[in-house]
Amino acid sequence: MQNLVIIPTYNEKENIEKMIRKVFSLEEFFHVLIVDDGSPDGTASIVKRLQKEFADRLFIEERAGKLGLGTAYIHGFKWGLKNGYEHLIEMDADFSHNPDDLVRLLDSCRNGADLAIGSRYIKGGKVANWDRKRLLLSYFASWYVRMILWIGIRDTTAGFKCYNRKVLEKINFDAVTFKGYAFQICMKYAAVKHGFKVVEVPITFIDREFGTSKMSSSIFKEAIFGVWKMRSLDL
Ligand SMILES: Nc1nc2c(ncn2[C@@H]2O[C@H](COP(=O)(O)OP(=O)(O)OP(=O)(O)O)[C@@H](O)[C@H]2O)c(=O)[nH]1
Ligand SMILES: [Mg+2]
Repeated sequence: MQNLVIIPTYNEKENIEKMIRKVFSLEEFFHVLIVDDGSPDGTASIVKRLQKEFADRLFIEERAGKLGLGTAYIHGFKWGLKNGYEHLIEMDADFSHNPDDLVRLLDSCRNGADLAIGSRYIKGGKVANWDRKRLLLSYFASWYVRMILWIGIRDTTAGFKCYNRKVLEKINFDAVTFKGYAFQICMKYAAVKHGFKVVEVPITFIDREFGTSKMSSSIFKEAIFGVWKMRSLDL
């Protein structure tokens, strides 16, 4: 059974080719699915060019417009489940998540975790180059989520994760309509609620060097109110 890395993209032309080549250079065998939301910068055409070189392991799903990170992942999960993958991994295109850590996340799932989270806030984990303000905000956000949802996860907003397919088969995607950090939180909450084994693996998170961030104040608001809403969803 194979492993699928799902990478959502919106205007990642500076990163995407380098990222795809890096994943395919790893010793472990991964397939890659790009979910592109009609990036105006032509990210999808770069992927399609590379598909000629990596025909049997590089895939793309194109959506008409920017519909949000959360729905892009759910689109990717459905595609991955339908195509029979055993492990499905979430990873950003911007190198904040180091592809060298893919194997450690996968190993954690092979060794009994149902969901392995690349974590900045456990022993051995860190953030390489955020200013103090952003780090404090992220750390506080994780604490806020822990207090409300009562889940024993240190890095609740983390987006570098490996799921065993059985976790995704169980979650009711129709109830998960969040787009940003709230999506990442909700998927962890759902896994814990269903009684799956969640393990945090320390990683070093690096701020993006190329391209621009797609996060906005509406994404923060969604997370602040979303954590309260999650408690009553049929996940
Ligand atoms: N398909 C799709 N991908 C998206 C969307 N929004 C963001 N992405 C991708 O999701 C990943 C994470 O987005 P970022 O903008 O880096 O968000 P972030 O990592 O929380 O924020 P920064 O730390 O500021 O980079 C990147 O690969 C983006 O290209 C979207 O609406 N649709
Ligand atoms: Mg990023």
